[in-house]
Amino acid sequence: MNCSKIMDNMEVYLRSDLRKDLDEANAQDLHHALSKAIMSEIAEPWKESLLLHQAGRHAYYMSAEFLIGRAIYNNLLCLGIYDEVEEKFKERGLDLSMLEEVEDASLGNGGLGRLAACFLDSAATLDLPLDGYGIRYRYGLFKQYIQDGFQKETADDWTRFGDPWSIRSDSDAVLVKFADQTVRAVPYDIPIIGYGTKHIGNLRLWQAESISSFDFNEFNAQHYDASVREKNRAEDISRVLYPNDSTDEGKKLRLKQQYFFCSASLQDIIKKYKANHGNDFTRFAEFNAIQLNDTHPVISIPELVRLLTTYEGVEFRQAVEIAQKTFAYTNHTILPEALEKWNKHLLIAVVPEIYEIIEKINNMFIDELYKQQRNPDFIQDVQIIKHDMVHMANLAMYGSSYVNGVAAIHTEILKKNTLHSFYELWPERFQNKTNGITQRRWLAMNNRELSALITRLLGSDAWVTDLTQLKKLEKYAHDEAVLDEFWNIKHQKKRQLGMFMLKHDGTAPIKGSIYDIQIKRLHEYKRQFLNALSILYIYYGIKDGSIQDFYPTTFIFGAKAAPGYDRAKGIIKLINEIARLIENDGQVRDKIRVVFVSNYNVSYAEKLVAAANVSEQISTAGTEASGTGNMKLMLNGAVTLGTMDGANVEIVEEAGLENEYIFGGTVEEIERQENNNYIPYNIYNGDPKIKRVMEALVNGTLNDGGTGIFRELYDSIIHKVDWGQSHPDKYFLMYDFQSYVDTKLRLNRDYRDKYAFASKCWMNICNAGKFSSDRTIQDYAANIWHIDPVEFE
Ligand code: HBZ
Repeated sequence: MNCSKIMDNMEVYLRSDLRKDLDEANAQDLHHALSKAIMSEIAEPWKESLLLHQAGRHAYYMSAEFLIGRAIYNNLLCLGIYDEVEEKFKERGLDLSMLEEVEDASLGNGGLGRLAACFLDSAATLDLPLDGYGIRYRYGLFKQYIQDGFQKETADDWTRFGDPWSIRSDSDAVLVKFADQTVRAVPYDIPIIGYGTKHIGNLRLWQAESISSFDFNEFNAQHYDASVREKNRAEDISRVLYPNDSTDEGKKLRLKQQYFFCSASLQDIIKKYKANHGNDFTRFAEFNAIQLNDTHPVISIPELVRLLTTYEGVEFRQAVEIAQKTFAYTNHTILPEALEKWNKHLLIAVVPEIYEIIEKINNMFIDELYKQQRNPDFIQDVQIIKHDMVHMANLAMYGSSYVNGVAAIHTEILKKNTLHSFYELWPERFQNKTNGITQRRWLAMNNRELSALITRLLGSDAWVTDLTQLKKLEKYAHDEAVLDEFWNIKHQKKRQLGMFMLKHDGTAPIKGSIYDIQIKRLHEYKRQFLNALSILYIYYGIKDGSIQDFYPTTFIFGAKAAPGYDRAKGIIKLINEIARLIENDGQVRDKIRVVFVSNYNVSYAEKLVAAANVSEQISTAGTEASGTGNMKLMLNGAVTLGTMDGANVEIVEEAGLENEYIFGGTVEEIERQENNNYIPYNIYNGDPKIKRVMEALVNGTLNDGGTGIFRELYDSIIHKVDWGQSHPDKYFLMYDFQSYVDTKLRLNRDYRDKYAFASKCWMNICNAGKFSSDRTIQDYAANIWHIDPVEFE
């Protein structure tokens, strides 16, 4: 890549697009011009890559979410011009870090959306013909700010300063038809730049627009609202990302979003297939594999059947078979309330033809089951439509050739419980694909200091595309000189984070303290509440002298709560009130600090991950499908304080139990409690220290601003039995409490022995190789998609 040319072109774009000289340009201007300059440099290889994808067998990743974050630094890194551009900026009196002002593209809620972004990065780097399809939300995930300790939300107008990484392609627009409206789907393409290769993948995001711009006659008649009504109704479909993580929002608009992008993508795929292979659809599945990221795009299954039977002259039965061969489904949750179901009447009202097809598929499936003489309970369990609800996971199971969980333990739970009947039917469809993360963004880019050390010790940067190389660093696990260097780098990253936090949130960590970090969506099952309670426990312990020599620790939280999720929002308030209580206590404030950082997002995560000493992964065993933050933190040299849940199990397997801090009930133990009359009140009442912590919620120690939410939180643990539960404390906070606090305190004592602790951290880095999304993607490519790398001439 010609860096001088890019810099020259940057100045050209500054002048032609913005009428500015270099010395007049602000961060947004420079971002626009630099990005455009890069876009013009990659135009050729991007186009060539697209053609290569179409020429042979290829795959698509369909996802309602792609949590991309900020593109500029990652793209510079992948093109191999980061250092040079940084240097050229300096020569011009500019600082590349000023582009940190540029907003994230937050087109996802959390792990599921970020995983999709990591996967595209890995596929591009490995030259695999994988392209993404999704929605170009006008507003991404809401922005969060904190007022009086409460979460508040505002809209995320992420394209306010433009979107230089997208190319709009009007000629590829298609129509999507609903019962009550027809809209135009217009694609915007984003290049996915592979690291150290010419290959560039494509992410195509659809935007909903009106088929006619506005009603001229209404406007002329001065009916201004009426004149834009249709336009707005069309644009509503891709207006905003639903901020719900894990709970089913029965919203018509959300169903429309799903159908909108699935239909548009399939029309696009079919168009390309016909251009390359003609009208013989018997070979469609030979060339196309489509991965469904959770159930959000599962409506693609009946939509493909509809398109093939309505427009391409394919018989119904054959169309279903083609769909089954084409699709594969990834499950990301076992929480029963999070499995998507759509009311039949809603489907009929929005996409009647699709409902009809689902019904036909369901009947076909039931016929097959009767022929196999399956018993009624079994049929009831697996059928797609029941009690007027369409079960999207069941539709996915019938309409796909493969299903996978996202960590070994998760896949086992799917087989044993959630999808057990399907496992009886088709054991060969089940696979595991333990999640991964891209080491480009999550080490090479966000932690250049640690990257440099690793590259120097290994004598090569091969780890950037082969993370298993890190294993070779194990020989330094007791080398004090190396550990010193690592420790200094960690210290440096902690200082950088501290400065950023001070600027961004007005609070910095305690100098020299342990950085204990829990960053993830706010959810009861993830148990930020348990973390908060443990901090209170330690606080009281320090005050009454039962805990001595506590090594100063800053507990950092970053999390967004779904705006309608009151308990989650209550937990945010609680964390902030605990922070205040401790800050106002002169006896403890130099030992503990609690910081809830606001508007946690990908860019903030990059800084937090690099600076962490302790990675809190404390979900109730059996609830977190995998987790991916756990991998990012491990890769940057934090120890895991966690339960035997999700991918933590495999982290322990890789890095060794002695290098992590594991506590709490296992899946089996929790299951036994579930069946054995679990009474959290007894734990609470039997231990004065735990009781004192819980009572702080309701005795006036902590102030919830008169909302009653702390009482509600207290009740949720001690008294209140949620719907469908046989006991309060659905996520077993009381059950795991003692073991959690004990383990946290053990960690705290261990931290004093610098080399022993640093050695554990180091072993985490060395053994993070498995958790590269390169490994995950290679597994999908080999065992689900059956695709090979493309070859350039
Ligand atoms: O997917 C997460 C899992 O909770 C996590 O364990 C896993 O590591 C990750 C990647 O596999 N799930 C989500 O992030 N889910 C969502 O964000 C979500 C979004 C919209 C929904 C439901 C869930 O309607």
